Amino acid sequence: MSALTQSSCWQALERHATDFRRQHLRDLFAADPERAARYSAQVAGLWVDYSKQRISDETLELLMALAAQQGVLARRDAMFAGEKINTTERRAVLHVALRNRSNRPIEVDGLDVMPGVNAVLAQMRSFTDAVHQGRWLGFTGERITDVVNIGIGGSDLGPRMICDALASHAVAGMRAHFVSNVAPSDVATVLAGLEPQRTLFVVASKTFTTQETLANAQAARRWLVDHLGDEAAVAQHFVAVSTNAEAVAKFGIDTRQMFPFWDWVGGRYSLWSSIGLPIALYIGMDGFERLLEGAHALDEHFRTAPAEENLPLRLGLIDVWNSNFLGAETLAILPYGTRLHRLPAYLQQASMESNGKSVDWHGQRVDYATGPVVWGGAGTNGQHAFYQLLHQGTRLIPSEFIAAVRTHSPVGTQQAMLLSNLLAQTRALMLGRDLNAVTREMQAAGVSAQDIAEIAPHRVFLGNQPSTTILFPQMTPEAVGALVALYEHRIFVAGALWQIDSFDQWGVELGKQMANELLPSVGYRPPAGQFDASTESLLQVIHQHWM
Ligand code: G6Q
Repeated sequence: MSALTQSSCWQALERHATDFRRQHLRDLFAADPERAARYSAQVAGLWVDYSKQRISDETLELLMALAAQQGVLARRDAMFAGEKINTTERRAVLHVALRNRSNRPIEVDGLDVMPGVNAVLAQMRSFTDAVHQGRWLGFTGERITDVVNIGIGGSDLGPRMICDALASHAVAGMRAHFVSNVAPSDVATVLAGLEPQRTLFVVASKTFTTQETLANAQAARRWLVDHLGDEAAVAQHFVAVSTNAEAVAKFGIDTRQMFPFWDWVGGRYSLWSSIGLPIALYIGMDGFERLLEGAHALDEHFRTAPAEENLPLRLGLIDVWNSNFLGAETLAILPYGTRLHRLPAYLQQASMESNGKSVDWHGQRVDYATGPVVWGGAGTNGQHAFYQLLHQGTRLIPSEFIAAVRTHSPVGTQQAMLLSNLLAQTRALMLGRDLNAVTREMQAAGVSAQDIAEIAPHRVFLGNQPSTTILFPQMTPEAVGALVALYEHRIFVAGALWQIDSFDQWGVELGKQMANELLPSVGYRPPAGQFDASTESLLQVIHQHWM
């Protein structure tokens, strides 16, 4: 057994969970009229109600003791101080510096990173202003109206999610597009809807070695040159975002048109860096800085609020409680409203790539569950699809309901309907409906005794499914910034408690390596007996149908 699972704090939580699992949320609410008030908080413009989580004061006290034992807050301080807490890559973890609007010095290896951060923000402002004011024009003298981000993973999901979320804040006439997948239809579909003379490509890759991004960027470049008839057009239509100037130059983009960032920005934490350039081009640099302000407000709370009031700490500990002591294996992200429909995919990467680890800081295999499977989809759509399993399946599934109260697109009474559905779901998941209630309802509707006996059990909802609700007044850059930062820090808290490196991603390497080994065999030459039998036979099928 590991030191963590052997510790008295862990064992106390296990004993507590054994008793507590029998408690129903319904009874916890009935016993304590103050429960919602005590287990809600307002931070950086977000209203967070975690009272429908299966917790009590004792649960929180025991979790806090565990966090103290594991040195979670010391780890937080180390992150904000620029220490190299990404130990397997020997790197600092400083996405918080990118949105450090106070400009407080933050040092890495004795050097303040803030002058560099501010210089890149200034470079982004000068470029986005030039595009918006028509001082940066396309090769034929036309204004840029369409921005295409070519990137994948951390160089795609953040800007893509934020551009959708903040579409109501778009600069008039600007459109944002995203190409990520190496599947040829991705780039082909996006290009088909564009006019080359008005299109700006942002090639976004931290390493500038990612196969998919380079292949898509080459395709876009060919398309542009074919249509505009001149190689020289590339200079007006391509910029790069990267940490690798040499590779950017080799690709053929002038490094004066490159927006740099640093190795202490993890891909999945990079939307706050120049990787956010498509966001700034889409909503303007003022909007982008408002996004940073929102995240900074949350950072300051996480950095300075006392432990008992610290919301990311509390929510991160509840995530640990659900995973390790109540046995939840997944976390459902359920934004209400279409604007946030990409949040589940974004948080899926943020959480699963960060905390999907099974070896601790000391290189020991862990004997406790780490990051949950994160999934979800926008409400109300999901209610008509997968919610069935949340309501009546056999698994414990904590869920997160997220919504802006006011809409930028008032249409009829739809926003009230949206919010009433959100509230109804959190209530239904919590309360459930027992056999007596179902029977009474069926009797009142005049259903026969035999039908009641046969059907009523299928209409029972056990309830007691935990959820957290996050509301904010409107989908503003500040609110979205704070929301994302809240999740980042929760993920950090859980990772620190589990003592895993939340900032490396060795798990994605093996597949990349194997894809490179397989590439020559796909279509071009028949399998040569060098792979396993299944792969060989699949290669044969591909060969039969190639071309
Ligand atoms: C994120 C991951 C991964 C990365 C992509 C793209 O934390 O490391 O999603 O962002 O593989 O990498 P490049 O930006 O280097 O192309």
